Amino acid sequence: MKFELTEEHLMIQKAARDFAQNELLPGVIERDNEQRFPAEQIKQMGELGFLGMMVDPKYGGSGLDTISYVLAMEEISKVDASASVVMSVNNSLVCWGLEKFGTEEQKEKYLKPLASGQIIGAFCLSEPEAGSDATSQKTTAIDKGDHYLLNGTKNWITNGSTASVYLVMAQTDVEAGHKGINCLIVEKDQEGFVVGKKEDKLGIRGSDTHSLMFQDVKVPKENRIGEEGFGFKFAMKVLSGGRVGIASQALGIASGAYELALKYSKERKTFGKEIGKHQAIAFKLADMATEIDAARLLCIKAAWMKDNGQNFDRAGAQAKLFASSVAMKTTVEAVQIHGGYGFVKEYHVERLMRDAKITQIYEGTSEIQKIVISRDILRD
Ligand code: COS
Repeated sequence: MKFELTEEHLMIQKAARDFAQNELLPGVIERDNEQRFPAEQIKQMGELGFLGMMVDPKYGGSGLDTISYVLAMEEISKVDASASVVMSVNNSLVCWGLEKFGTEEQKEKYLKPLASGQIIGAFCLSEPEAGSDATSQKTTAIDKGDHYLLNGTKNWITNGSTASVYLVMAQTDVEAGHKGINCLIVEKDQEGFVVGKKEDKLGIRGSDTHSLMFQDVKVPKENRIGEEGFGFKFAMKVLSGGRVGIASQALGIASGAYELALKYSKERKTFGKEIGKHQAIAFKLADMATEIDAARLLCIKAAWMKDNGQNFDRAGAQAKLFASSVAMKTTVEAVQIHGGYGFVKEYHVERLMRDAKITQIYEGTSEIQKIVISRDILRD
């Protein structure tokens, strides 16, 4: 067992760190205030290969492993979790799903522009009445011979208005339950597709989260991913990888807040010495550093298992469950260490605290991760 990163890993980590510091940090507070999508920065991320990191270069990707993806997600998330959620959805939910389960035609037509960052994608599973209980899909895709007729509403969709391609789960055969769900590739300009209201959120305010409406949208049969009825399994498999991405996002939010708290602890003086020299603060830093290291190991282990063809469902769920809890605890403590300064926007930690909360909710709540983990533990 080796605990060392390769030269290539270190290079990618540095490239992501430099990009985050130079391109994302300036303006991150304003984008959060104004709920402004980081359009220019996402374009640059596409050009640098961060939007299709694990995709084979023959489909426009960077051909890297999942460990590289974890490292890059951590660095980007330290600074701007609104940018990293775009990266996570495009890489793990959209590109990975298309590369693993799409047809050659789907890869040529959709994966190439998505992986090279010319366009971005969205993953549409959640509905007003189907979040954790994801099999309760009300959106329907009625089989009309050469096409499906898509009707329904999707909620909380990341990249809702900025995506060009949407992977939409919908029920074709109600009797068949989850085995009657399909995943369809929908293009934004298709007739009957309406982008609904933008959500006004607690955190990740720069990312655009929308509801979407489908009214008699005709989706050609060749846009179905996998066999008839494969949609729910597709969503579950893709979300397993997505959870590694969100775990890495949570890790980055935590380590970003920790680095700021550490720096502040060495600068700020009270009672005649730097606050880091008071045990009350030193012990907080010790807890933060230890938990962040543990979260990073869980993320890298899940990534390694994925890269080595092992079942990583439980490892991904454990990484997300733990890292998201570390993100919450660390960011709250980082605000506390900053005292009054932590409560104002200029010092960044209050934003990281608000951004942390969603990592315990999206792509499966912490409670859902406990279902996945406990079922695996208790399986015969
Ligand atoms: N990979 C492949 N197949 C999977 C799977 C996985 N990781 N997880 C579940 N499945 C399959 C099961 O094997 C089952 O298929 P069979 O009936 O053929 O055996 C099917 O999916 C249904 O699974 P299950 O019976 O376990 O469904 P439940 O309704 O009990 O739900 C959970 C399982 C709770 C794990 C699932 O609904 C879930 O992950 N919910 C959260 C969804 C989510 O993350 N929402 C956020 C939206 S994206 S922001």
